[in-house]
Amino acid sequence: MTTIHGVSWSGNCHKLKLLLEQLGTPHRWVEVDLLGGATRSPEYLAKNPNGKVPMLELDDGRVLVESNAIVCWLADGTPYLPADPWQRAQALSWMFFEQYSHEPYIAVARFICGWTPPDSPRRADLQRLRERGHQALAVMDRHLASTPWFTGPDYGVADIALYPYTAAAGDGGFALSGYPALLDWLARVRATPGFVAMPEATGQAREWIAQSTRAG
Ligand SMILES: N[C@@H](CCC(=O)N[C@@H](CS)C(=O)NCC(=O)O)C(=O)O
Repeated sequence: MTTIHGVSWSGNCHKLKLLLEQLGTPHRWVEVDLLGGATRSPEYLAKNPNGKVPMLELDDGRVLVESNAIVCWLADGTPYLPADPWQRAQALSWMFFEQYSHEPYIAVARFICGWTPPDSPRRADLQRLRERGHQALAVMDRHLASTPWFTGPDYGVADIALYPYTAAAGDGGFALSGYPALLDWLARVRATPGFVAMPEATGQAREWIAQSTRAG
């Protein structure tokens, strides 16, 4: 059986949860104690030297990391990964956009707001992160004004990759009210069969802030 090592309140991990639930693929979810340092243990680093979640592990011992690569692997042969080479390249294009132009700003702003103490020096970076994040959201909104899904007529891997951190952008201080097409797309994703929302992180976030404050 496919095993996912993940953190349920991580958008990168939620991409996999959403896809697996929508595909109805049996899987084992191992909740990783990220805040407790589990990704830095010798056992974890032996499997993923980059020390991050998510990580997919197969029964034969093969391991795959990087959320969007895992999404493509899990979706291979299903309608979620376009069979047409051009459509598939379009999906990959948006997935690379997510990793380079979207996640580093929107997810990092969310992390700083939710997981660092109020006086963290990292908060000085929030304005720059929000400017760059809004640039990404504007690009998405413009695209979605003329198409229901990122790769055209069908919902698929690009939508799944872009959904979690866009839906959670408010946690990082992003107002989405200026992006009507984006808001409609978020609602369409939530209405797809088998949709599951990313759990709230409030409890862990409080714990993490308390721990960081005590350690400092
Ligand atoms: N590009 C990676 C990013 C993974 C990533 O940054 N994961 C975070 C949680 S969302 C993590 O494991 N952070 C722990 C750390 O960096 O030590 C992916 O898409 O899988």
